[in-house]
Amino acid sequence: MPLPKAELHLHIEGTLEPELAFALAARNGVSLPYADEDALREAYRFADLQSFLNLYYELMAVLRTERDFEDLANAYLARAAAQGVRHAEIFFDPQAHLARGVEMGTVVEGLWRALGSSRENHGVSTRLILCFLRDESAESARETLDAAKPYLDRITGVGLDSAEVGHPPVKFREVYEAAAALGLRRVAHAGEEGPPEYVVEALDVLGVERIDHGLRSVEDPALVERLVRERVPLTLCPLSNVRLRTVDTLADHPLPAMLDAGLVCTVNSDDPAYFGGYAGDNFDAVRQALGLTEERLRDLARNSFLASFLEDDEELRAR
Ligand code: ES4
Ligand code: ZN
Repeated sequence: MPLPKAELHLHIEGTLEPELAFALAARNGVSLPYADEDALREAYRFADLQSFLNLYYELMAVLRTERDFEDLANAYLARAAAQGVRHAEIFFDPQAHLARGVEMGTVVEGLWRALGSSRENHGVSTRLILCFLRDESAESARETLDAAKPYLDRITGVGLDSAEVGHPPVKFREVYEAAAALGLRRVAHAGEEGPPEYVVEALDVLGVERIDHGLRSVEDPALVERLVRERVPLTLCPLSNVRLRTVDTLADHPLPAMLDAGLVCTVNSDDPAYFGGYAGDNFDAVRQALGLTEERLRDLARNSFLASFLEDDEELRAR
């Protein structure tokens, strides 16, 4: 039995496996610039975040209908459940779909067809987090939040993702204020490729409750001390860090030192179809490469529920 855990850092578009990508391409009459699944997998060698994002956005072309988003989410939820995930807080990137003429309602209602019955069908509770693309304008983020207003009963929070360097959190101050006023929870990617200052800014300017990645926080001892003191959870993604070359090898990952420092770390999968594994695979990988004890792994699983947006009673039922 895999350890029960919550997944707090998962891009639903990053769960698009090559098999499903080709099946959806055929169903929708979309042609992909890869001969077959093996040729596509060959493209999964990334030099950095941007080289991954290029492929991630390219493959989204196959996602067109509500049914596509439903199938994508159901495939993820089944895989996650098999690896012990009991609760998943799922990011989606509406701007990447709106830009292709796929409407907000198609994305949210399609995902909801799977998420709305996930507890019954997969034994996994869910939340949906709308991410703004930080390499798009602040105005575009505002328009995206406006487009989401009819669907706010289905959306728990907002996040910030895509190319980090050169797009500091402060760019999104106003849209995060508007999101907070709507009662939305707030998270943001920071300190993945960007500097520790972006982590500070995400906390101080955007008012986020969790930091997605936050890996480069370790470069700033004062920041580490603050994150420990304020118990700010970090949603780490070890296999992602290796594939995007943020760390050289898994054995070099600072996770053990971060736990030693008292940081509230969680282990997540980010874009599992691209980075070589789902939540349980990430747990297995850090256990093997970093020699984490069973107690440490249980701490990580416990942190995942504590750092989730579940209410106390739901949280106890989930773990
Ligand atoms: C992402 Cl690994 C990562 N970083 C930033 N933005 C993203 N969107 C999807 N995966
Ligand atoms: Zn991410």
